[in-house]
Amino acid sequence: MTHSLRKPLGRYAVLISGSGTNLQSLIDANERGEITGEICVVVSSRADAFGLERAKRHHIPTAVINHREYSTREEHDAALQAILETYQPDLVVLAGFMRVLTPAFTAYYGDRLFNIHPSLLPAYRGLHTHQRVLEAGERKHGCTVHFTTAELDGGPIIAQARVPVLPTDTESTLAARVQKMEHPLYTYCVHLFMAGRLRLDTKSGTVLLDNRPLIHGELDMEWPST
Ligand code: NHR
Ligand code: GAR
Repeated sequence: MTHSLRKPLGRYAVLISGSGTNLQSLIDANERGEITGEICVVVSSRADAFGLERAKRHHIPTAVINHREYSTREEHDAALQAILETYQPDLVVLAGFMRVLTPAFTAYYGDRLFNIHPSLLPAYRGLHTHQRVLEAGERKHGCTVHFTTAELDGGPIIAQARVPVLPTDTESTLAARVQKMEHPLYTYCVHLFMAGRLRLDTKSGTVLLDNRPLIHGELDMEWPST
């Protein structure tokens, strides 16, 4: 069977640790029919994540996986994988998930594991990106959707959204501007994957759109300038 004849995919899982505004925008897009697929489970690394409430309100199954209950990252990720496998997701979406995943986990889900990172990768990998961008006096910032690999924030890039850094910005005003762009950017990337239009050729590390290599920047979004 060729790729183009494949049936549209159906189910995706969302992994969170906090507020879950990206989760909410995915739920809203699902309900508007903008994504060809449903959220099968939301897994949180924290029992007090507000995103769990968002999932429950929409009758989406939830689970909590607390790293303190596991003595190694391998055991933690095996437990996470076991929960996910009961739902057989076609895609696993990291949406503000704060635990670094093991190579075994990223290898298992390697061609169907998304992350959204709050910087214009490859710049500012890791944590506290807004603060570091302000300290460096950057004039541009943004977010990146990428396939997740063992290399932290280093996987193949799918799409980016750019926002200006204003002279009056604080960490919270800048984070809010970035997050406003995260929501449509992530929704669109998840839609393309779930519709079977976007995939990763793991051998070459090339992102494919409609069976041809993605052109650099073609899915990117810009902050409206006026
Ligand atoms: N795992 C792998 N293997 N590769 C990536 O690219 C990953 C990943 C897990 C999460 C999200 C990421 C981000 O977008 C992400 C990408 C957490 C940390 C971290 O240092 C770093 C990057 C990201 C998420 N976490 C600490 C840890 O020890 C815990 C920090 C905390 O709990 O506050 O895991 O930025
Ligand atoms: C988002 O800005 C996301 O890019 C970032 O956390 C926020 C989650 O917000 N991710 C990371 O920092 C990963 N280390 P949300 O819970 O409201 O979607």
